Amino acid sequence: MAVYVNQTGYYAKGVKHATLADADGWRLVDSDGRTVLEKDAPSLKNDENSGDSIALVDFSEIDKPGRYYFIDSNGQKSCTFSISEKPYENLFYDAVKMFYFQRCGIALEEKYAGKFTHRACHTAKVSLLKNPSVSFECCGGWHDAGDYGRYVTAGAVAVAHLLYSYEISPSSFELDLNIPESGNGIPDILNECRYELDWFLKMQNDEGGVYHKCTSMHHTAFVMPEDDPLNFIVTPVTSLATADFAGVCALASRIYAKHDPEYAERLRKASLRAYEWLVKNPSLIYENPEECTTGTYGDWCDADERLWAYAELYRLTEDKMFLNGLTDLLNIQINLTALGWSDVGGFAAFSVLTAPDGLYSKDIYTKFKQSWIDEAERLTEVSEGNAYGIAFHPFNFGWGSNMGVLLNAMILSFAHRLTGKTKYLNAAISQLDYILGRNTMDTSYVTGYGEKAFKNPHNRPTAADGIDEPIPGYVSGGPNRFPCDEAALEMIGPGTAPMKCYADHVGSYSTNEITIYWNSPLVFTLAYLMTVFENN
Ligand code: 9MR
Ligand code: ZN
Repeated sequence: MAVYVNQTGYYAKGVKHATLADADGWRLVDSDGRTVLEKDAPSLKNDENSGDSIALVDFSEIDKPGRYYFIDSNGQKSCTFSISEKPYENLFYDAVKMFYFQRCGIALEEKYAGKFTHRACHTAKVSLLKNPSVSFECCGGWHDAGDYGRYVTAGAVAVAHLLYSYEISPSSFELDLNIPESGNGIPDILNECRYELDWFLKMQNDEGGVYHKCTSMHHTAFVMPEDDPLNFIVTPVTSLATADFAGVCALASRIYAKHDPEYAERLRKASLRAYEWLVKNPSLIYENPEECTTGTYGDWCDADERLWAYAELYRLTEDKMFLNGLTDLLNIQINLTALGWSDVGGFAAFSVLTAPDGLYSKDIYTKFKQSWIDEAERLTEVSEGNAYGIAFHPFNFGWGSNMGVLLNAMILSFAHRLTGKTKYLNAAISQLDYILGRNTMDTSYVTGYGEKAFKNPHNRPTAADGIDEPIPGYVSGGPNRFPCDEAALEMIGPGTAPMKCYADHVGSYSTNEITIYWNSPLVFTLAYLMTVFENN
């Protein structure tokens, strides 16, 4: 019995959907208590993701800015939300500022961090796991997640989301993030990404290879980062990290060239050195050494990472050698819309599909474009087939399912940009609605946004800082039908529907952690919508 809504709000000019569960009808009420729209529900349909009986609530015709809520036919009130010309302004700011709060190796000062300050962390030298006599300075970058590790492949994906977002929706990034570099004449999104890129550069060795990760041997206790007593080690070079590095540095070189040619040149050289290493080392996949229990980011295929590297290096240098490499790789099966940390073929697609005319043959362009549109079609159909509006089947609810939802929003957004078709835009909005509260948990999966925003992220500083509320703007991993932490196992009974396998508990790393690459697709999606609705 409920109406589930996007608790942050809807664009006045956009599609407006909510979801009715287990009730016969609904009415929409404005802040003066007046009913502005009232409807009986069409027949309810069983939803296999949530186990609910649901129907779509379409109130797109209401476009007057203001605060609203629903009352269902059982008298049950929904969360309140706004209809606005700019519903996501504050959310966007905090979702981007999140990366500043993840900074490692630097003190977070009050003037930038407000009350969420901490002293500089993890500033000691690090040593090679396989050769402890080698140690070096490796400060900087973003903490990956609720843990304090830093992982190249995961970081490269987050930076890629942000840089492609900046490239595709530049007008949304005209904002001052109030970070130490603000006001230096460079867009703050680039200032923030540089903090991570500078750390990537430290992870490249003399041969051009890139170490996979820099973490402690085990996850530390729930302490502030500066109180973490564990030493950090660096695990061996992998082709995954090296190819991602080549891709992201080439991309960054292209984007920073206008603002900081010297830095762009450094990135270009680093990317080319990584490429040279890749040529000499056909495939070097990572296996987490048994004695080290921090994250693996395991992945058995590096072809997609190499494809991305080729695409960005070709765009940067226009050297046909890279085009040939890319063309060869297109003969094997690679998912060309994947945008997550294990599969990155979608970044190659961004690169090809935003390239200047004439750089690629029609055949190659069409191949990338067609697979993008095919995937967007499939997602739209799934999304339109259920009243929660998500392009998900039960099996999609794994660890970090909210990333899956948001990556789908990215695919749909970019499909809209490629074709101008409103149905893709509307489907993208539905994915965002789900994240912001239009779901069976009646929960907004972004801290600080929504009447029922989740409050207990599995995030070490949040647990240890002595402040009640979490830092705003953080995305939760979300429902996981195979929860595997004690907190979630206690709170989620056997047989629970996939969309309900969620525990807003600080101990629940398998349903309620935060990561940089769960925030970055939110940033991408919001930036795109803001460009479409606000900056045109
Ligand atoms: O996001 C990762 C998820 O897809 C995996 O299933 C999970 C288990 O291997 O690991 C997640 O990544 C974690 C990483 O290993 C360490 N930092 C926190 C990440 C989010 O939980
Ligand atoms: Zn740190």
